[in-house]
Amino acid sequence: MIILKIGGSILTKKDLAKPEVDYENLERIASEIEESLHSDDLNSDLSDGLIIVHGAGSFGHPPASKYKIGESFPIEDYPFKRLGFAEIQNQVKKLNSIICDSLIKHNIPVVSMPPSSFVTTVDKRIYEFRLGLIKKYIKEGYVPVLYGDIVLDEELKMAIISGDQILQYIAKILKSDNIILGTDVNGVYTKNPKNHKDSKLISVLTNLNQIEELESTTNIDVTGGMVGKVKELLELANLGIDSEIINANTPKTIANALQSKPVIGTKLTSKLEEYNY
Ligand code: IP8
Repeated sequence: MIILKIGGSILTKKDLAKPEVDYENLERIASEIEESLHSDDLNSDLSDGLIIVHGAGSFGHPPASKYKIGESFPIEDYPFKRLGFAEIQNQVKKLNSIICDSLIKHNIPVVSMPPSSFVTTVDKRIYEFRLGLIKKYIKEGYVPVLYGDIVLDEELKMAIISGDQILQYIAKILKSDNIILGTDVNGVYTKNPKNHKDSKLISVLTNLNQIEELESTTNIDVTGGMVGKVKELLELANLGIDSEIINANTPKTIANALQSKPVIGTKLTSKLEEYNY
């Protein structure tokens, strides 16, 4: 089975303060997924099912930051915070609906699974998660689509869960061994490549010390940007589950990765010997 996460920075214009879909990228990625699902390679991990997870981009991060979700607050602020919850949940649902529209047009039998309707957290980490239904949909041949969302939190009343945390949780339980994260850069660099010309791509990453500067991304990103992703994926690597971070902005990269063809990117693993490193 393959779990594919497509970053919000790819599917939306994340630099902008207003929510806006990047329709060109969405259309291209939907057609790459369609092409891969219908490729004849019966040995492909895709024949065991596909789960798609997407980020929130400009639909989720700006309002989450505006409403300071994830910070504790006095009880008299609860009515305001509740409205913030409603606004954020509705915004990411709209993005998900546009993404699902495009995937359906490309003949992909998606089923949207809004995490706010079946996930809760304790101090921002997943606590309840009804995975059974997802498994049933996969068994019936559907492609479940989940996304970064706002959920009820036992301590903070509400919290943001990133698509990366969702992916990590599902991969751990389903023991998926083909995890692909499509971002807007070629992989993990020694420094943020958008700000440092001397940054180098890390082809195999086994620990955080390989990253020289752990600075966050330039956009508003309430869930930690690249460092947040790397932390989630290294947790998987420590359990023996490998993953790869690739550039979803480069045409064909998602299609090739889905068909297990080699692509430029960063492998996150604890099994160095397999990569002659
Ligand atoms: O874009 C964040 O999910 P991510 C979800 O996967 C919200 O980090 C609502 C900001």
